[in-house]
Amino acid sequence: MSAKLKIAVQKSGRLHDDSMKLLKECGIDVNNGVNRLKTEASNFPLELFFLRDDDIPQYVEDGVADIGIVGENVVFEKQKQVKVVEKLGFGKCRLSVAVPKSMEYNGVNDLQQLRIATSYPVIVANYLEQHHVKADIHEISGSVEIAPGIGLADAICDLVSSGSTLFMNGLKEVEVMLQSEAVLVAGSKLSDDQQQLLDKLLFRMRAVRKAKN
Ligand code: PRT
Ligand code: ZN
Repeated sequence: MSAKLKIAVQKSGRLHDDSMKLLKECGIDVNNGVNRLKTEASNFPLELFFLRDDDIPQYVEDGVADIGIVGENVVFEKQKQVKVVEKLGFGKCRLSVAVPKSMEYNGVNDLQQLRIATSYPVIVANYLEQHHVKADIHEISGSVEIAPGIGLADAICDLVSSGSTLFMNGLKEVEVMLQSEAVLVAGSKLSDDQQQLLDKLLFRMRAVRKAKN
């Protein structure tokens, strides 16, 4: 069998180290060339592509990569044809709405007509629609939490883990839109041989996690 699986992993950032650690714990040896775009495992037919997390769903949908490790939040936002095959238990966070500490907040209806800054316009729009809230979504790509302080927005929707970034910016968390963690995603174009390789990898991933519990 000469089939090979191509996996997309975050190049650098919060998910990179844990993604590489997981592969290692699965017994996969990767000669870790730093700053390389791709590399290969020496003892498993696996090729690794290092990409920005935002691009991973698209690459997997297109079949440039067969599988990928990415935050569920990115999977929901990008709306690509990929399926979540396993939750991986790291990179846990939530996507939450936060408002200035001093603002009185009694429920989602208090968001009516506000300007909400976020890097997750699709998820936020869906959530507001479900709750019959009409607000103004301002898409910004980074440093979302400073937007209220500089008068750019009345509220934000951003990822939260410890909550200290919100606190330091004088904001309070008022709604949780989504809980997220790193997931393994797969495209729809895997051959039977590739599916077998994926099953093998999944089996090892589950064994690793079971051993930790
Ligand atoms: O360069 P690239 O585009 O690949 O990376 P990135 O900068 O877009 O993403 P990165 O590395 O910051 O995050 C990758 C993934 O990690 C996210 O998509 C989430 O799935 C997951 N994750 C888990 C987080 C956090 N926790 C997190 N706390 N991503 C971001 N944050 C940020 C958040 O945006 C805020 O600025 O951390 C700050 C809040 O943290 P606390 O602890 O102060 O609440
Ligand atoms: Zn990103």
